[in-house]
Amino acid sequence: MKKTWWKEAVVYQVYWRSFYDTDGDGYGDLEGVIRKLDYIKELGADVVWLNPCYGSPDVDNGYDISDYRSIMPKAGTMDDFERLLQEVHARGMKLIMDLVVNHTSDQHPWFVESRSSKDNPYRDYYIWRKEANNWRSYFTPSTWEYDETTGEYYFHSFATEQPDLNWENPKVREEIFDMMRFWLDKGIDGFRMDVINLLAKQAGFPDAEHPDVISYLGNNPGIHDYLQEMHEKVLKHYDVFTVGEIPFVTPEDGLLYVGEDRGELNTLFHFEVCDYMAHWDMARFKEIQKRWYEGMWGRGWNSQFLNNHDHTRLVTRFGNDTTFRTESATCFATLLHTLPGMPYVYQGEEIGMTGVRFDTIDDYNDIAMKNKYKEETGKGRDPQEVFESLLHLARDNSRTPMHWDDSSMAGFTGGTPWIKVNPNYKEINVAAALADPNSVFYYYKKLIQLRKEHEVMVYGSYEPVLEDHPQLYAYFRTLGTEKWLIVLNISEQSVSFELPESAASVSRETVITNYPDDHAGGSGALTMRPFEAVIYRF
Ligand code: TEU
Repeated sequence: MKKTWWKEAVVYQVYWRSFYDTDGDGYGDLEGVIRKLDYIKELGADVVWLNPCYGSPDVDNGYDISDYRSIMPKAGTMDDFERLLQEVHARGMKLIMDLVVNHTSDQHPWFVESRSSKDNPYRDYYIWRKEANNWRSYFTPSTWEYDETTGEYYFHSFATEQPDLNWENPKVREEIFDMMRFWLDKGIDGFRMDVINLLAKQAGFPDAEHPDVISYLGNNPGIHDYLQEMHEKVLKHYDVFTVGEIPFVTPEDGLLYVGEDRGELNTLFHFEVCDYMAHWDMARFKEIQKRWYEGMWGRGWNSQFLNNHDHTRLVTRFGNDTTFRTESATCFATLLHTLPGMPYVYQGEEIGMTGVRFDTIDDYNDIAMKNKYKEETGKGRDPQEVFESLLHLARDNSRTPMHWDDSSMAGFTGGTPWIKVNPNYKEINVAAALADPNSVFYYYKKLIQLRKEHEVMVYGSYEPVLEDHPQLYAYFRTLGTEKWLIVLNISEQSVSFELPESAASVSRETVITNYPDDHAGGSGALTMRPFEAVIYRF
């Protein structure tokens, strides 16, 4: 298998608006990211992924861009950005930016022109039709919005304020490629590509038989031509790393995007876990990992993540964020850093931050949640019931400010934060984590360090054992003579089991464990405590 720097890397995702505020406006900023780079470096991350910080009316927290070549004033200035890039590089790390090119903001000058008249030169930068079809968008009941000025509908996969670009138009492609060069020429190290498999649309927009299953939005004919053109004209001329956000994808389709012989992207995020597994489901999770490993290993590279700015924090969603918060945080960390693929750490995950539960819909900010609330209550449903039903997967769960210390506003801002701070910041914060050698933080740090010392964690083959076990997830990673066994008890109950035959008879040493004492000396029979994780080396 071809070795590359990015396969060996760990990515730290910075949701800058909630990271660290240095000017007291209640939003984190790029200067704040600069001041906390030593913290990210201390953790051991290799790459920083910065969520969108471009000019934007901020309807969808920066994913609605009105100026691709500027920095949003809330985040800072272009000068701040350039200093950030320099400071990241000075610490031997890399910086990747979010590339959001499926859609723009409706305030983008291209769209302002496009909607102004049918014969405007920018009309074909977007998708206009005389009639709507029955498709749903991610955030609204229809993908089509009627525009009175010209009496036609425009297409949007997300909010009405996020019209989709028309990638069929070569001028659009050239504009985007040129914009990508603008950032790459500044020296950034790659892109996280927002819903990149949505660029191509179904010819003729036929009605869907099941409009609620919105997979018609992605993987349409033409998508690979666009991505190959992007690679040919832009990406291949730089030493960069790309990760595509690719919903509705199977491993077979996934290979078409990241196959090493394809000339498209390097890696992908698929959403079989985060979009479709609301609660932990052991059998399903094992099946997903196995299928993706068999489908891609040796030919294309995967990613591992259990939360990000769109998905409820992992301890709250999949673990236990009260009694076993530390245990479940470190157990899932072991999982993420030992499964095949690049691990992503979302800010705050490394100190075991939890999801929030605010009292009213007014405390929430996310457009996806607010739109859904409006849509459902509009049908006459009980508002409280709708509210409750949205809490578990609300995107704001993971968007609350980072907890730096136990001072007012968790040390995030001297002003009023744009979204409320999670009240548990006095107990869970960076200062406390750094002062405690047994904290979640130091466990992540150890795992990341191990990855740098042991190639088996990156390039080792994956072989699951105890496959039908409902509580235990166990697998070997093997590279040459190096053989590791990872055993995770993903449950709140203790469980006893026998090591597999091939492992019981060989002497073993413990590489890492998330309980203070381990059972390395014992025989083949082991008892694993709630959310206990252990890695053995043979
Ligand atoms: O998200 C795409 C997206 O909507 C899903 O992949 C995601 O799983 C979903 O939001 C869960 O509810 C990207 C960005 O990450 C998101 O923040 C943006 O709102 C969206 O694109 C539109 O740009």
